[in-house]
Parts: sequence; C-alpha cells; structure tokens
Amino acid sequence: MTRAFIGLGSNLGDSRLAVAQAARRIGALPNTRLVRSSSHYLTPPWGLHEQPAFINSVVEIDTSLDPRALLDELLRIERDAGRVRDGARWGPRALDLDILLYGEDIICAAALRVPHPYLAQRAFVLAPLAEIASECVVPGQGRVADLLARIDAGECRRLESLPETEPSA
Ligand code: A4P
Ligand code: MG
Repeated sequence: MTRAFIGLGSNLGDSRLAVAQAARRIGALPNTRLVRSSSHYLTPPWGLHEQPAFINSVVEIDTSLDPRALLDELLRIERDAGRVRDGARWGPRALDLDILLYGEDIICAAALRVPHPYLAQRAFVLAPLAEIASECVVPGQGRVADLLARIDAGECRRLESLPETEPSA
C-alpha cells in the first residue's frame, strides 16, 4: 500500500456536497482505504481571479492502485460529478481531483505530474494538507508545515463540518 494525498476542489454548483461525495467515492475505490480527510476551506480563486470562490479539501488514502490507475479513477469521479473539460485553464469547475503526493514518488509524464505542480505556491492546497499531514515531506521541496509558513494563507477560511449529508430515509 502507498500513502497518497488527493486535493479536491469545486466552485460550480453545490461545491460542499460535491467535495463531500467525492471524498466518499475516493474511499470506496478498489484496493483503497480512506485514512483521513481535512476540513473544507473557502478559498479565493488562484490563477484566474474572475470566478467564484472555491471549496477545497485534501484526503489521505492508502492505495495499491498505481498512479496511472488512480488518476483514471479520479477522472471518472470528476466526470460523474458533471465535470466538463471545455473551459479555460484554471477556470471554474464542478469538481477537480488532483494527485498531490503519491508516496515519495516523483513523476514527470505528460498526463501526470507528482508532486502536483504549484503545490508549494498554493495556500488552497497547503492549508488543508497541513491540517492532516503537517510533518509530511514533499519530495524535493520540504515539510508541508515549512512550505505553508512561506506563503500567505490568511484568506483560506476553514469551515465548520457539514451536517450529515446522507438521506435520512
Ligand atoms: N495531470 C497532471 N498531473 C496531475 C496530477 N498530479 N493530478 C493532468 C491530476 N491530474 C494531473 O487537468 C488536466 C490534466 O492534468 C488531467 O487530465 C491530468 O492528465 P485539469 O484538472 O483539467 O486541469 P486544468 O484546469 O486545465 O489545469 P491545471 O493546471 O491542472 O489546473 P489545476 O492545477 O487543477 O488548478 N483556486 C482555488 N482557490 N482552488 C482551486 O481548487 N483550482 C484551479 C485549477 C485553479 N484555481 C484554483 C483551484
Ligand atoms: Mg486538475
């Protein structure tokens, strides 16, 4: 089993529901166990500013899916959540799932780059990641807590947990 971290983001539709459901679906993937989830964070848009604020979170998993198989499963969950890839780079999306870390692997392929590019510059990734794994080391870059200390995360607001979202009947 390999420990991996997935970043979840949404800024279209019911983003909190989309992120909560995606976390559950990730935990239900084959040969995969959900270890812990961060809180949800309300974060200002990064990269392309003229779009709604995002809901972001990070989940930790143990998985024996290889990185490529894991990416394919995440792309399927994005599609099922109504993600349409027709917009601008860094533009609005119903659900975005990124492999942030996969063990200590460094992967540099066209379809998959791990650690995720820009991770060290993104408060919307580092704030939730530090909540659940502050001592974790990003290969080649350092401890999550140290990376977070170098950037301004003041505008990322941690939200109260959601009331139970399962249907009651
Ligand atoms: N891909 C490569 N590496 C990875 C990886 N580690 N994990 C490839 C997942 N996918 C990876 O992704 C395009 C392709 O990247 C995938 O099919 C996969 O083969 P995409 O999600 O369509 O990406 P994009 O939007 O066109 O660009 P990019 O650079 O991937 O966007 P990001 O990095 O996902 O950023 N602001 C806030 N506050 N919160 C956010 O969540 N998200 C973005 C999007 C911009 N601003 C944001 C947020
Ligand atoms: Mg993405």
